[in-house]
Amino acid sequence: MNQHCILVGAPVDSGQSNPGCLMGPASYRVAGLAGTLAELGCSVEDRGDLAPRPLAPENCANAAVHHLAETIAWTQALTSAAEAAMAEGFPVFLGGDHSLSLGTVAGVAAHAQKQGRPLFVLWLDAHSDFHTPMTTRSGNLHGTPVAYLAGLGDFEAFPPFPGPVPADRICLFGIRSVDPDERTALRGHGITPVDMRELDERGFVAPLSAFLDQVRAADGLLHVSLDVDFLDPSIAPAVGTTVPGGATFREAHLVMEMLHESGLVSSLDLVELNPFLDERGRTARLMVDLTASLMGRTVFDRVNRSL
Ligand code: EXY
Ligand code: MN
Ligand code: MN
Ligand code: MN
Repeated sequence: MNQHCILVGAPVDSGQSNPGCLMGPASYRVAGLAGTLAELGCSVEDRGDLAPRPLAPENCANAAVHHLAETIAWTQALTSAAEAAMAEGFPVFLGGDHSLSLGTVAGVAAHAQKQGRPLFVLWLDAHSDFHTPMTTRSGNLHGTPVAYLAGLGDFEAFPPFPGPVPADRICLFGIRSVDPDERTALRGHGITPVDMRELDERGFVAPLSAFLDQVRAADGLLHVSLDVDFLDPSIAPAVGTTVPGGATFREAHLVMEMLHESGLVSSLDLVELNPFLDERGRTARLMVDLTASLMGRTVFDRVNRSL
């Protein structure tokens, strides 16, 4: 694949309470992400790690919310970095916890708006991340980015989201942990996640193909947000929010291979890796290998093959 891959380090740790995600970008570099992408024929530009401009502490009406100002500062920095990278290549955002997507998707959405193209979002996650700063009980803002990009209220402290993504362009995939307030909000907003129960019954191919067909028909841009906890904890232990019953090794690679073959993906988040919880780098290596599948690594070329 002749993509120009732009690596943007986002050592964000403010959106949750288990310190360690800030080591994520370094872990991806040690695991050889840049070299792996280069072997696949991508030109790779590593822009290093972003550092947000410090903001004065900010209080939230919901007292549980912590690190609000820090997360807003990251959102601002990542929005600008994402919009700039979208104009120049295929950005891969190296997290960092999932609150970084408050910024990356905002920047990607600003780019899509300028291009006059609809943005679609594929959220590979155990969680729906559909809290707002007012509904979260943990106060962990990594549980909020889907509500922000969908244009829900309660985000007044954040920059206005540029061109909120309509419900039918958001695919929450692999979901198996949803809080009661999130369930109510998802129903009210018309989002039905593709949960693990549905994937157990229908398999991974049919629901993903249906969503990709929609993106293709609309000539859309597709942002993929890959949370480590999408994967089963037995293969990906390095995450603070493990939930049993996640995607297996082959299911996860199949998703990535299908995404590659679609040719539709235009940006990628790698989030929630906590290297402090890893076992000899295995989760970091798996995330790098999954990224390689998304960028075209395959055992045999499937052209002219029939199943
Ligand atoms: N729903 C729970 C909360 O709001 O605390 C768990 C959120 C975990 C979010 C991780 C990143 O996907
Ligand atoms: Mn902290
Ligand atoms: Mn998440
Ligand atoms: Mn998650």
